[in-house]
Amino acid sequence: MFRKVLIANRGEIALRIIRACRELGVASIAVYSDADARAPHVREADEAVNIGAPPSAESYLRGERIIEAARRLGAEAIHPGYGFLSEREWFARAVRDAGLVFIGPPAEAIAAMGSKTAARTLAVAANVPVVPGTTEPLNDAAEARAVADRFGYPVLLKAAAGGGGKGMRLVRDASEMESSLDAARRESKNAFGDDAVYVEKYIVGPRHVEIQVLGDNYGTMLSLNERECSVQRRHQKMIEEAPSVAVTPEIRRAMGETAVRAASAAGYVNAGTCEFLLDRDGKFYFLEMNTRLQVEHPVTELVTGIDLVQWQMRIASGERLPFKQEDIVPRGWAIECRITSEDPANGFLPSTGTISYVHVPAGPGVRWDSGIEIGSEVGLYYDPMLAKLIVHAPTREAAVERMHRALLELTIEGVDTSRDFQLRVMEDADFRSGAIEIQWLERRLDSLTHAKPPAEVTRKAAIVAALIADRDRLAPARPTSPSSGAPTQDAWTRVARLENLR
Ligand code: MV4
Repeated sequence: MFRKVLIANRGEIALRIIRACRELGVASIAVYSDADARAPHVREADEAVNIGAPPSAESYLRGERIIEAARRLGAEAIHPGYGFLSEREWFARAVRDAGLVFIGPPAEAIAAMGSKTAARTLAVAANVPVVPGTTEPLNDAAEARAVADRFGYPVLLKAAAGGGGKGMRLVRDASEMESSLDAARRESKNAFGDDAVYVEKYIVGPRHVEIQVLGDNYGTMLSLNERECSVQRRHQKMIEEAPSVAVTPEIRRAMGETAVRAASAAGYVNAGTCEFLLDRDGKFYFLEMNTRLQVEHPVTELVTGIDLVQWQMRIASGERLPFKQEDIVPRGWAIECRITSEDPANGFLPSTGTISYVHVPAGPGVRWDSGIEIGSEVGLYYDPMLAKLIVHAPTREAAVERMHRALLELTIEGVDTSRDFQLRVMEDADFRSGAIEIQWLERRLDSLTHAKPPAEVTRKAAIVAALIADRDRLAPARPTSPSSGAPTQDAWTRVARLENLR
């Protein structure tokens, strides 16, 4: 195992990696921008080094500067976390060329999966099902129309260099093709500096299901099963779970074997994720591979009992995976809520400020992976995700109740957060039944994000809460909430529920 690792990231994922280092007896080095000088990851790491000004381009994206710091401070390896430099082929290569270990896949595997058309070609060669469409970029609208005629409308135009929905255009009929192709090219050129676009048949009403894979340097590649990530808004996931209600044991085996084939074909090593669309008939299609640790990795950790970050480090340091596919026995159900500093009542507008108070949920089956504390400044330089609340329980029903309970315990003051919105999702009949697909959240957004009550209503409710609290001190009562059957938390919560405010 390494003696010292540099963590090229910030926030909750930097802390997550520091924890893994500590449990493995590895010294950690944090890097930080001027905006993060007093951030928790800086304090918790064994050493810390300033790498520049607040904008990411002047700090967390300065690969050469980060590698130089790692060498100077005697790190043997660099963990990139997610985002920032994690999927930059050049960075993985530069780390290796500097005589250090990149804790992630080989640069060649990042490159092989980086281009979506190249990934589709590779998948087809490995007998991995992809959505019907082209594997080569389109030349012009006439060619696009000919392909669309073959597969039938609607079709999706996608950026070859893309991922995460950028440069994507839905085309309903041939008359829209020319303008949509122009638009997709322009968007792709702007976002990725590459205007190559290809076409796929549009799959209606699918789920987003992904498979976590883990491979070592000795030919072992395992599927750690699926995560269900359909609850997302504008390609930002908000709630993830494992397993998926839509995945039968047969689908799980087939999808897992498919993901292992795709990853192996790319020469993949370390932790990675294959994204699939799962349609209503149980057919699945490979979309792309994410060549990094993902935000939602904890739900897989909780159901498999495998510490993914520790295994990333063990694999990178040359250890063999000691388990076989039969040893992967998922237990129970895990759900994650990404707690973001956004105002759901206001179109998820990013919210900034100083965190003035945090009460962290705890108790059975609750995990809190956070990058914030009281006094943290939340600005606009970085991602709005403040923390992840993750729960584990024996069944999906119990996990939903547990998440509901944990969200009730959570208080963050100083910025608006996604918490109330996620509380409403936990109470929603569709979510509870599991009948969700990728469009569900955006269709239901209005009913899940009604506006904040007027200040006068909140003021009156606060007075009532104080009166109830006084009464309860004299004669304690434990009412139950009809929606969940769970005891409610405090006088304020009960009044907020009555008033439908929260
Ligand atoms: C699709 C699709 C339907 N049909 N491809 C969005 C981001 C990128 N990873 C692929 N995406 C999609 N590709 C075909 N042929 C629908 C989506 C899609 C989506 C996928 C996963 C999660 C959320 C999504 C939201 C909208 C559209």
